[in-house]
Parts: sequence; structure tokens; C-alpha cells
Amino acid sequence: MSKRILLSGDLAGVGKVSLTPMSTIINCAGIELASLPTTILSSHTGGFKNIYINEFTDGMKGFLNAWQDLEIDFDAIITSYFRTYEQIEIFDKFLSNKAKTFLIVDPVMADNGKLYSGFDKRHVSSMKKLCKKAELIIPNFTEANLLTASSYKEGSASHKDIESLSLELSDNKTKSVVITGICQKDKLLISYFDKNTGESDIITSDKLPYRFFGTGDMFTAIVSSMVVNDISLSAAVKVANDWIHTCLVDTIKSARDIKYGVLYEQNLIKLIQNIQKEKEIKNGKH
Ligand code: PXL
Repeated sequence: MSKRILLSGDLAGVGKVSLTPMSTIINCAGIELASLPTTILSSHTGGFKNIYINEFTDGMKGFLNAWQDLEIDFDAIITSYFRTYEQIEIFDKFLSNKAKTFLIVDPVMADNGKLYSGFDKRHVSSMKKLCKKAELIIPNFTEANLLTASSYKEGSASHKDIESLSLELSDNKTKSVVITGICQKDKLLISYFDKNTGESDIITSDKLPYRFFGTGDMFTAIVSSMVVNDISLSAAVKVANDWIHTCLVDTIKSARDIKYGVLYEQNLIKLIQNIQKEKEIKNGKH
């Protein structure tokens, strides 16, 4: 039986963030989706002008009410972009009936040391509350700092700093944590802690000379779909990191304006194969 995930996030017409790449990737992992749009935008908010934004808060309530009466269960719930702290609180309330469902929170709210356009401190405190309920959280380095009120500096956080950030986010090792986008001089680090195995590590890749949009969303979708398919967090992080790196190199080669998003479509076959290989390893076929 294939698994089913509830995915909440925004639907952005242009720029390939949140629901758009995440739905595609989760389907590539053979997982069925129920999508909950939190906001409908003409594009993401990083670099486009005159953006149309429809905060879909009433729609969210309508979707969630309608779903209460359906016989539909989820193997996991993933949250991505919420536009307002009220939306986070509405979702938080919905979760009170889903206490047993595996919750993965990507606390999308900031990058590059700054909150995204339109977000404030209340957003951060509601997001902190939501993270408390999760079994796996996947913040980037800026978000990890905001969630812990730490102020580690981009570029100069030591491995020890990163480990203590991760430990704090793990709530005494009761939740798994992946911190993405930790910039060092010419390297980009990802740290993870797996609460199931106690394993933690920091992996390093070459830093590319741009900040891309949607990579965190793609990363969360890959890691989440693999973990939901019972693949280890360490294998999932490596597959996600390598595949996204390949897509970013292709995007740079295309010389297209970065704000239009990552060119990943031609590599989806590879992603399906990589996930399949990890499923076979897990099932002892290698
Ligand atoms: O990828 C994060 C993200 C998601 N959704 C919207 C965004 C951004 C980042 O800018 O603007 C609408």
C-alpha cells in the first residue's frame, strides 16, 4: 500500500517553491498527497514585483473542516509556508485530533539572516509552538537561530556551535533535527540528528555562488518522503543533498535568472532511481 501525506504550503504560480516542487517530489517517492494551500501567490516573495497574494486562511479552514468528515488518514503531515501566525494557529488546532500522526515541520520563515517579507516575531513564536509538536524539524540555519534565540553567525559557527544548536532544537533528543544551509567560507554544511538511532553528523558540500529559492522546500520533500518510507535519516539527507546539488549545477549552467527557480525537471528520473535504490537497500536487496 502506498503511503499518504498531508502537505500544507503555498501555491506560488512562478518561482517553484513550496507546494509545486514538493508535490512533484513526494509523488516521485510513490506517495499519495492531500494538499492544503495556505496562500496563493503569483510568485514567491524573493525578487518579483507586484506580487498578487491571496491569504487563503478561510480556504484553509474550509479544507480542514471538509476533511474532518472524510475517512482519510495520513501516514505523515508536512508543513511548509504559512503566510500568517493565525494560519499556524489554525493548523496547530487541527493537529490536536492528529496527535498520533508523524509531524514534520519545515519552519519556513527566514533565510540569509532575515525573516521573509511579511513575517514578524509573532510568526516566530507560533512556529516555535508548532515545532514542539513535531517528530522531525528541518530548519535552515537562520530559522534554527530564530527558533532557539541563538545568534550564531553565518560563516563562523563551529561544529561545536552547530552541535549545540541541533541538541537544543532536538528538545533533549526527543525529536530528529536537520539544519540546512549552514554557510562556511567555500562550503555548505548540513547537520542532522536522528532520534531513532542517536546518530548525528555534519556533512559538507561545495558552496555554489548563489542563493536559490525553493531548495529548502525540495530538501524537506525528499527527506520526508524517504523517512516516511522507513529509509534512515542519514541516507535521506545524503540523497537529497546530492540530487539538489546536481539540479543547482544544471540551473547555473542554464544562465537563467535564479529567481525563476531550480531546473530540476530533467533530473526527476534520477531522483526516482535514487529513492528506489535506498528502498531496496532497506529491504536487503543489495
Ligand atoms: O522557499 C521558501 C518560500 C516559500 N514560499 C514563498 C516564499 C518563499 C521564499 O521566499 O516567498 C511564498
